[in-house]
Amino acid sequence: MTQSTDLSRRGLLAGGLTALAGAGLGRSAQAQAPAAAPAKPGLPAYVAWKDPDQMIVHTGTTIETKRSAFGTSVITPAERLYIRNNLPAPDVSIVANRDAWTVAVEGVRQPVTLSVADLKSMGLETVAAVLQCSGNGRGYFPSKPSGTKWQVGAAGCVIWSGVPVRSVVAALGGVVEDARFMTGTGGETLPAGLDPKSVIVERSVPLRAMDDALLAWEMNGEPVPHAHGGPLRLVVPGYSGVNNIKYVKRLAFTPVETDAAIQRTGYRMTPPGTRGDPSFPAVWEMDVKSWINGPAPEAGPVRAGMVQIHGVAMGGSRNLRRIDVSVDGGQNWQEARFVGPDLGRFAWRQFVLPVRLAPGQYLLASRAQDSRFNWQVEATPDNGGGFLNSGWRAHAFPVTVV
Ligand SMILES: Nc1nc2c(c(=O)[nH]1)N[C@H]1C(S)=C(S)[C@@H](COP(=O)(O)O)O[C@H]1N2
Ligand SMILES: [Mo]
Repeated sequence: MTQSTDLSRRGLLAGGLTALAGAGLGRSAQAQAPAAAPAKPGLPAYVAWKDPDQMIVHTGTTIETKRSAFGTSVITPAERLYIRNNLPAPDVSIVANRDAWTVAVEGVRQPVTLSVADLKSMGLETVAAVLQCSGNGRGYFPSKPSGTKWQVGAAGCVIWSGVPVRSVVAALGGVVEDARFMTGTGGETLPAGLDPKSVIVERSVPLRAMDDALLAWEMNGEPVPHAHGGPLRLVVPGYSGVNNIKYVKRLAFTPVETDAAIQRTGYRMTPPGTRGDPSFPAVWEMDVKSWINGPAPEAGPVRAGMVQIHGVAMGGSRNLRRIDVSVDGGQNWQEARFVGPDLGRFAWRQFVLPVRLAPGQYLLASRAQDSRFNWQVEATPDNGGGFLNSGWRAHAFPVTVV
């Protein structure tokens, strides 16, 4: 082997292994990586059961659903649902005995630690809800805020089943008098040597969010996958991803917001380039938003003739009233039709517009309207964290019809 080949091989391997290690891949997966392939992270071991063809792996802890992978039947299968972890997930052994997982309930008149088995005796409700990362659409902000450049796929619509938080609270005598926030804490083991407040996943939402919240043990008809927060997840319908605490181990009704960094300085709506602090609004409720999934930009040129333009529309926490589609970048709009069952105000709905397209260039866009006549905005103001991008113009994309 000549020296130059040797060096280039070492360079390639070093780069490849770093990327793979970052993705959390084990030894066997590294060994299988083709030597000549560019360093592209694969699915890490803890989500190896997901469908690699439907996902965009940004890093081992940020994995996005492809635009073409949402399908047209409302619910996002677990195999295609995005992943976002702020910390390494707890050991998978926590789902060995799901009913034994416990959550400490504080800030109620009778504080107590309850097991999942206890919770299962206290009530049952099911909700279809959009789970959407606060940073979904960040990749479309002009200022290129730091963080994962999510496009549309840090979102999914899933069905959660569990006990209503309000039932648990009622059974424990109600919240304490000064409670104004509901605070959930994730069950990760915190890295040693760091200030716990700087890394812990602990989020506060306004107390009113309790009315719709669940402590959920089932997702899409199966026990909540470990990667999505099993054995128990705090689900806060209408609130962006970060507020939906996985492997929740503490639920507290508190007079003030947690001072964990993820709440105090993280996830705040700030001007571009500015650091967050509690004087800026917290990233909580989601807005009315829609985007087109098919024909997908990644699928290449579209055949001329009839085309079924389809996508998803969500109202945040309101029902949808209307959905429009444009094939000329928003100069002209046509009302599209909602498809399939309406799973309630927290779910998304699929829509379709059949159009006959002649060969040429088109710019596809959609805009949704909620039940209170609020239109999806044309552009969300750019912000420091790249949060809550729901602007229709940013989500438009060109297609070529041949
Ligand atoms: N315990 C815990 N909960 C968490 C997180 C986390 O890192 N730890 N990440 C949050 C963020 S930022 C998002 S977008 C969603 C992602 O949920 P998913 O991985 O099930 O798609 O979980 C939220 N809840
Ligand atoms: Mo997120």
